[in-house]
Amino acid sequence: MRIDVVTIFPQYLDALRISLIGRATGAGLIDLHVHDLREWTNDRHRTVDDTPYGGGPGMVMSPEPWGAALDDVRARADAAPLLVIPTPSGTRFTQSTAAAWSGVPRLVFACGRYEGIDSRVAQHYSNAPDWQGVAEVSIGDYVLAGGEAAVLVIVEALGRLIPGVLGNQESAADDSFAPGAMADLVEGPVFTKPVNWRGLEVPEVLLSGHHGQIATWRAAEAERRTVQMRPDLLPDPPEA
Ligand code: J9N
Repeated sequence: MRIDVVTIFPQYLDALRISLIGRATGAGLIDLHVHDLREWTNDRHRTVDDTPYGGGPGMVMSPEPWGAALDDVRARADAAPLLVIPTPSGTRFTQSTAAAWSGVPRLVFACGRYEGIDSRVAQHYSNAPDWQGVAEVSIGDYVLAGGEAAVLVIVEALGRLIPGVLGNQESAADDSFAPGAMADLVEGPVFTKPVNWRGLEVPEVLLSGHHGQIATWRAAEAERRTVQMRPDLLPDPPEA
């Protein structure tokens, strides 16, 4: 998978060069390219924003540097990319989105700052030939200072679902939000040695070696924890 990220803070994305995603990049499973939007400006101050039409607070990112940057990034690609724009006003990015995007060969992320990117950029690329379309996505109901932290979240979530990125020790199969068996429940509690820590004991059943009883106990704990922590996931969720 090739991933391009366009941002005014390229160093913010350095986190993708360590840990799991960094290892996947080193192994050739992810081909990561980070670009500085200001390289597509022409003025002495490398301006990327301007005042909003209609008035109001803050600044809006100008369409010109974005158009120039995205056209260049596209021209270097061998296939039509999906353009992903993180924004608090987008559709929710979920584990299903991560699973779907883990199979997309070409992703381009546009990191907006300030009060967002001129809306015509998303409009233009959603109808542009040589692009797969545009996805404006929110990672949750809170406001970030820019799209960079959202891109870290999205790339980590989808990257670990690319075959070969996780080792056998870290298999993604029964995660809290994995599609399949446990899609509707969060995970229950986990324990390791020592059996007594500060007076707190590991539940007896986990030491018993009875795999059937262990599976039953874990299912009950997952149910209990879902009711307590995430009632919104239940078939008949209480009103938010
Ligand atoms: N979910 C989400 C995305 C964002 C931003 S702010 C600027 C770009 C993206 N905030 N919250």
